[in-house]
Amino acid sequence: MSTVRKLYDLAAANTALRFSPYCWRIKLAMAHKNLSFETIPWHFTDKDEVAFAGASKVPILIDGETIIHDSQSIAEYLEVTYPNGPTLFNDPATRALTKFVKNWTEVTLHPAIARLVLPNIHAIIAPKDQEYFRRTREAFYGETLEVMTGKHEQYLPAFQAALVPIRNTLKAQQFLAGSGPTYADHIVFGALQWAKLTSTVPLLEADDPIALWMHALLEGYGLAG
Ligand SMILES: N[C@@H](CCC(=O)N[C@@H](CS)C(=O)NCC(=O)O)C(=O)O
Repeated sequence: MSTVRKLYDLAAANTALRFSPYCWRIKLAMAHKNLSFETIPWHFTDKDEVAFAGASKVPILIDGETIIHDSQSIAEYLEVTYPNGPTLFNDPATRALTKFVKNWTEVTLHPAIARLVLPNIHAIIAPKDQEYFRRTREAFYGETLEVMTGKHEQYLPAFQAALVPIRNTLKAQQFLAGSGPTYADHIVFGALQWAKLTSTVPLLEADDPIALWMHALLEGYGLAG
């Protein structure tokens, strides 16, 4: 009997809208490994629902008896547990470089996106989450969501600048790791899918190599995005 794997996945008020960059990493990683799974929609303040996992954030994966949280831990778990599926990290050098991709994405790309999309995320999440979301994000970024909205045009260039190395790479090769996708692609994709799903304005032209790469990833994995 096959196990039904379950993934806790961040949801907006409209629970069909799943925008978490970290959850997208894992949805792609699971598809890469050809693993079937169901998602459980979760809201920011549903902390009690995930206490069983010793976690307060998603993604959380339940795979049979195993409960695991944190996207990096989940990716490593998948690689070790399902060694016969396509590899997420390829060779040791690619695996080591993936750490840089993760750190760059979280330190440079995520904040550049966050400053553009946090006000709209506040508008689309469940009303019960709004006070918590505003309080935690305003504290982290040191300004109100209204100030961020007012500075949208000012914040766009930092985002556009962060895209240049990704675009230049994808002009020269099909995926960040070369001819086939790896977890490094999933990490960067997660960030840009978060941006795409929550921005009030289109952030990429349809024929941008980055948009084409995102489309190729989703299509290659048979995922709807
Ligand atoms: N280091 C964690 C970060 C996960 C994370 O920040 N998840 C967000 C959704 S994108 C979350 O659950 N936030 C809940 C909160 O802010 O309370 C990972 O890689 O899984």
